[in-house]
Amino acid sequence: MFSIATASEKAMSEKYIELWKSIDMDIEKHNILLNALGQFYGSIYLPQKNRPQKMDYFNWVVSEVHGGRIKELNDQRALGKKVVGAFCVYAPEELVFAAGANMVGLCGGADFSVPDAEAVLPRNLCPLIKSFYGFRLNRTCPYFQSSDLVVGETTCDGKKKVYELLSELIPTYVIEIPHRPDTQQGKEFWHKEVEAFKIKLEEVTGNKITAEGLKASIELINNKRKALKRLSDLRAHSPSPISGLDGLLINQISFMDDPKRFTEKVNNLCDELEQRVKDGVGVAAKNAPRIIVAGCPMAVPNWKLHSIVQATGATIVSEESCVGTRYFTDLVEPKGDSVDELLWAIVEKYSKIPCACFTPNDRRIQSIEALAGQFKADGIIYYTLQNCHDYNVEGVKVDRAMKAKDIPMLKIETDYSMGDAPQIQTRVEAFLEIIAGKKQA
Ligand code: BJ8
Repeated sequence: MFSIATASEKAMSEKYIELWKSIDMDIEKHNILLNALGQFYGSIYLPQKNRPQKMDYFNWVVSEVHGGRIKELNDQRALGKKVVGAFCVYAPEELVFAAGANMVGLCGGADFSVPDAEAVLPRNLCPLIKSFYGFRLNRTCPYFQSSDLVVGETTCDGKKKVYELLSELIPTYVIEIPHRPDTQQGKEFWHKEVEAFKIKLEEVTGNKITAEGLKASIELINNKRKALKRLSDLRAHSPSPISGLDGLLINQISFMDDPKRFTEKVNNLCDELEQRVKDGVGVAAKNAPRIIVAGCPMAVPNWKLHSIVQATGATIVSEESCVGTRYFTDLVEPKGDSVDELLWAIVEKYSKIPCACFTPNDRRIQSIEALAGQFKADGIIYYTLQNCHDYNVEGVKVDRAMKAKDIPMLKIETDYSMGDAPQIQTRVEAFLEIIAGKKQA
């Protein structure tokens, strides 16, 4: 999405202009986006000190995320491989790959497209929803432009209703997600929905999903989740061998890169981080406050909170988020040899992802408590996007649970604009003082 320097942005524009035209992008607007994001990435990521050497690959991915990766997807499309775009970790990517298609996360983390969305949608809507709808309207997300099908899901009301409008612009299929997944009827319902999605994928791709193919794609995605979990576990060391910004970036890139290549590169990075742990090398001072961010997902290029926290000298050691632990904590257990048994295995795994759209959602509270212990967290920053009722209200219960465990918690509700950054910084600094006082006591 972003080149490292302005000169390379220009070269990138020239290199890929024909590709972008072929997928009907708004070239002029997209150039403005690339310039802005290139500068944003350059100012936030590149000045970081003591980054692991293996982060070079992820820098490269970022520089090619609107170029080389889009070319790769479209070269494969030319050979008949479809692209399915998604917004939520409930979209069963194992099925998409088993159908011989690629799956990618769609743009929805930038303020850039919000004004276009607000010309149509109400303003008092979650920024993530406005952002993705705006990106489709203004044709500046090459992942949207390369998608043959978008898969949505009935999680929150805002998304659910906007998918109706999105379907006017691009073929959109919505999976209904039961909000009480631990009940037998919830599980049976989910199974039927997954089965219906399988049929839809077979129709769109022209490929039959077989048990063998599904087992192979379960292994492919399990390996990706395992690599991310390995990285997460390394971040639990003190001092943490990698910055919160870099940890977040890798979690974000996991939705865009080719899964096999990505897994290999994350494991290579983990080898380097293991050595750092052995050598006691970290990215922040040994006594730096250790923070877990819990809440709404942070899609690329949402680096606002992490950059503010990191600038204070604190370390973000984990993201309790769908761009984080909720994505990779559990694996699909490939039990059984029939497609149906494997569909059940998918339902089992997905119903353990504790999104705030579930009710009740005690599993999430327990998971935050467990993470606080594993990561030796000094505090939790509870992160909610504006107008996200699910995460906002659930914050009440999380706050009670953290109080009961004597873990300080700061609640931040924000959008994608940088207007409130100074105010957030002041609040984070005050929070860190509370943590420092508690450590001294
Ligand atoms: S499984 S968290 S990825 S839905 S922030 S759009 S909930 S108003 S993104 Fe999510 Fe799937 Fe759940 Fe995860 Fe709505 Fe809230 Fe906006 Fe949200």
